[in-house]
Amino acid sequence: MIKTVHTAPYQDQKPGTSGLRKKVPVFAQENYAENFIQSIFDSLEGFEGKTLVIGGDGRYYNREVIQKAIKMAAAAGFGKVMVGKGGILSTPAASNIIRKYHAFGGIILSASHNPGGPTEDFGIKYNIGNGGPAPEKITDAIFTRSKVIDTYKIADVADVDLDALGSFKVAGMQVEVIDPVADYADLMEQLFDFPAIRALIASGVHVAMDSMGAVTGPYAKEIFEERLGAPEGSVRNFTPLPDFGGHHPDPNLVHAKDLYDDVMSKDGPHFGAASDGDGDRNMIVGKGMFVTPSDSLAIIAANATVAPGYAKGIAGIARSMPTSAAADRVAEKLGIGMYETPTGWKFFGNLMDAGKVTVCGEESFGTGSDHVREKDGLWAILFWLNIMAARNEGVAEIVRKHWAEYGRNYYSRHDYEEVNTEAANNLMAALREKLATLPGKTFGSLKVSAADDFAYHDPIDGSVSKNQGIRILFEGGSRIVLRLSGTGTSGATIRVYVERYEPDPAKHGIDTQEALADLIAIADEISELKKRTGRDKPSVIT
Ligand code: VG1
Ligand code: CO
Repeated sequence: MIKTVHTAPYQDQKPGTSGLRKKVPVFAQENYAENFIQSIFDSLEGFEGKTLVIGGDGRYYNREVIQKAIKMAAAAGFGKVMVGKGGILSTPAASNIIRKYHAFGGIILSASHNPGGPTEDFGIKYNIGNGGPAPEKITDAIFTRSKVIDTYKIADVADVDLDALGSFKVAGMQVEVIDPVADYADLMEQLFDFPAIRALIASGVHVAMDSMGAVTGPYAKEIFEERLGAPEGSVRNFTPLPDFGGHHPDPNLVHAKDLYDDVMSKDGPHFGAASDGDGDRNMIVGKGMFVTPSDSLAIIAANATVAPGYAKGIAGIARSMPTSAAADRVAEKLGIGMYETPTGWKFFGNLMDAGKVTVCGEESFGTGSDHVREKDGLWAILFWLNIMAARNEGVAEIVRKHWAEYGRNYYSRHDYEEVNTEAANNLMAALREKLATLPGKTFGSLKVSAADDFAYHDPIDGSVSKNQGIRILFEGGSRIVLRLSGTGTSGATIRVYVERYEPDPAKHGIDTQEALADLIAIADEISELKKRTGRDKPSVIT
């Protein structure tokens, strides 16, 4: 019943910031997905008889690859596969299932916020037994294996029925089709004060949650409309669609603009939230106030004890390097540890496992905690509602008071997408060459205090990750960061992150792009971005 198939290796299966992401036609090449899945199994040890969790964000090609993964897990010797009904598991829910049921690991099928469909994006990622993304040591081993693989094993059996809950055997391996939502919703109910949030909603606070045609729909329906009593219709675009309705399921001011405009309108909702393709990102908007993800991390950390799951306080905070330093000020005030890691959730796992940090965040609309080992969109949204209920204040009031107390970190990210790869690499190389000459130089009123290519020394396992982004730091706390995306699937994406710290509350009402205009111009001057890429403006500003 177990078949050994001869295959030829592909040379391009290098996992990026969050797993392997390619266009569907690339994944649909002969044995492409199989090669990668077998390379994952070949890079692991000691899983015989153990449990593997499998699920995805429901995008195009999800079901096909889930069938392959189940049959290959059986052939590899796993004892059991737990798979979400319909092949659905949000990324944070998958992380929770791995932890709760002590699985060996999990395979998550997602390309997150990227569009889905026959010519759009797909992705495969492996998570380890702590529920978090595999560390670089494992992803490097997978890539090395994928370049030489010549056979894979698969059970030669019919497709399994993913659409009914239940348990059955596939080539001697147990398969359990589970409810994707229940365990996750229970976890949220333990962490947050549901009666208080329920009362907030019952008092007339109008909440709008946009699932963007992606995986959080069923989760949000259960949590907001069933458990928290929000009126039907509070959750929008709640049916996970293989092509997300043709949209980018990316919760930001560009792709979730309808929701933003609705919240900003006179009679619109008081609180708006959205999440991405696989449910790990979040966007928070209140009347007259968009909350930057960097501020959201700081505000959640500063108010954490209002939520029952965090009543004892938080051990520490971690943020990715490009994320603003707003959370650093909170950590300082609380007298707890603050850690700066490279981009991508895989770097937070060790810190959480060691009990050094409780709350983590990235500027890219990602916030989470040690309740799982992934960022978690609905978790962040519920945290905001819990804070609003506890403080009896709206989003704008909470944010303004936070700035008044800690100062405001004006922050923005400019993305230049699908840039010519060679031009992008040359730009970064030229910038690296310049780094040593920058300190002491003055640009307008700003003086460079330091410039480097960020390297991370993991304090727990001692591993070193180099070339994680160029940092140009100015006296007074302003900063420019440039790095190349590790999740794109065509050409290169250059990300430019700019930040300016403003302690004076009288100057907290300036438009963000205006407040950062000088830094944006300096970033272009130093990197020669416009000249080298031929672009005169970013593709996306967040
Ligand atoms: C982007 C974000 C990063 C995030 C990653 C995965 O990576 O910048 O912060 O962790 O996406 O998020 P990059 O390398 O393109 O900048 V998700 O929601 O796409 O899994
Ligand atoms: Co995501």
